[in-house]
Amino acid sequence: ESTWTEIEAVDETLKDQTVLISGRIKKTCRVGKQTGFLVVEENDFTIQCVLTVAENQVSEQMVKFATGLSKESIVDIQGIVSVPGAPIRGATQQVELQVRKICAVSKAVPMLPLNIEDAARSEADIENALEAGVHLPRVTQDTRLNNRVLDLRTPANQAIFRIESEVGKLFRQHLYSAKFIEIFPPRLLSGSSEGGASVFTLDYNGRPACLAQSPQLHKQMAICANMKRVFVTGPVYRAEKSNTHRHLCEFNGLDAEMVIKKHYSEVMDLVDALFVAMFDGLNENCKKELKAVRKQYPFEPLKYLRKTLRLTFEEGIQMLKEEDGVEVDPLSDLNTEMERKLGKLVAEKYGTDFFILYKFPLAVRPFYTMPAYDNPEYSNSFDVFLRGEEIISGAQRIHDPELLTARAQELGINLETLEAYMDAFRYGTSPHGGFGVGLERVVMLFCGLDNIRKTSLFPRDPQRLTP
Ligand code: ATP
Ligand code: AMO
Repeated sequence: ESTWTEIEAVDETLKDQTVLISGRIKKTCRVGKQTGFLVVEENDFTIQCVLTVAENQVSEQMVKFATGLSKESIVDIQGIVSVPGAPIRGATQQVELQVRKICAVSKAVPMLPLNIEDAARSEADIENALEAGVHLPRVTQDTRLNNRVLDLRTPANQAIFRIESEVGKLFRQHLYSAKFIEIFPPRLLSGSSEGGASVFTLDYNGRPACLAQSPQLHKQMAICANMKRVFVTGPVYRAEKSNTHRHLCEFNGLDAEMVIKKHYSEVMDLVDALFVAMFDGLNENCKKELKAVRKQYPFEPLKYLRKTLRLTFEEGIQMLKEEDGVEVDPLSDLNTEMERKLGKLVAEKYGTDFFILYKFPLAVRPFYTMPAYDNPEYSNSFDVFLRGEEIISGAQRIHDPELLTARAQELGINLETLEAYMDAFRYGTSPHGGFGVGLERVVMLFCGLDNIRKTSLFPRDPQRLTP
């Protein structure tokens, strides 16, 4: 009798033994009436299974049935492990299974809406083939996203979502070790948390409500509730109006909030240690995955320093002016193009793709941001950039209820829905600050990918609400 064996574990040590495997058909091939081959995959491993009427005690009917099974079907196979004389091409395992029994557990339709081999091909492969006169199909982003379950089966996509999982794990691990607790605040709110128009509204039992644009209000209220150091992970919603390569309508926020003792640089210190540890962890724990992503989407490894570079906003715009001739209004925000340029200048000058820009103009930050003590036109805030794009926003928060109310009024924010939040600061609160990270952006930029839809499992953008 045989027991179930992982394909990964089927090797020469099992020669002549009977094993049972379960996997997905990647390829079938029939040679005459008496011989057939199946390549069966399980995770990253593939094995060739052979059906030979003469030697294997299988019937011609069985050869026909097995090789007629559609690609991507799930099969259980019982067979005997054999070691062929010549190397096997097109399978990871250098042993074969001489098939005795085969059971089609779940058949895939014969005409798949997306061919996984096509979806897994790199741009370079397509171009090389074209030079050799072979026209290989390019799978469009819409076809991929419309058939996401199949698209996700490519090696690069399998790797991307393992990397994403690792980012979440490393984020949690680091914050637990820094004595943070995870909290689970509501996502249904009575009003906007960030101000601005990008909010999804809905009917909450007859009352107007909206989906949280961030856990900002409740993570601060947890600090008011004496929780000292909290973090939040999970979906946040932005009613983005335009299509860009880096905005989703629903993304995953990794947020933290903490009491600060002297200065909001303590928050930046945490971001620094967290991300250096995260990049180290990804490079160490995801070698195989990074290689798989790079194979389809080549990218340069991320350059980062042991101690993260910090520049003030003023230093940043000075650099843009002096080294690139770009004039930036010192009290306005950087646009996407300026951010990219600054990222490029910093990489050239300091040899890092990762840096913190701090002390932004107050006018471009949300109402809850603490003004700078020495110059109220600026603020105790920062953004963090990865390969020239923003992945994090953070700041010290206003903990004085009068100043907070005044700032909200100045920015025309509806105070009615913020009453409980405002009240929280009337019962005594320590100075505090925090930050929010866009998970999908971190993975996109760490892997040098060109579109955030590649790092969102089932993306929600201005047009897309399915699958
Ligand atoms: P958010 O602040 O909404 O989290 P973000 O930080 O990337 O996203 P913003 O801070 O709103 O973006 O703006 C930074 C820059 O990004 C803007 O100056 C603008 O150039 C660009 N940007 C933001 N939203 C859009 C958009 N919907 N379409 C095009 N460009 C945008
Ligand atoms: P902010 O609005 O800058 O800050 O958001 C924090 C981070 O979230 C990511 N992000 C997005 N990712 C994908 N699609 C979007 N539409 C999108 N919008 C933002 C970015 C951004 O840096 N409450 C503050 C954070 C704080 O101060 O703690 C906030 O929400 O990576």
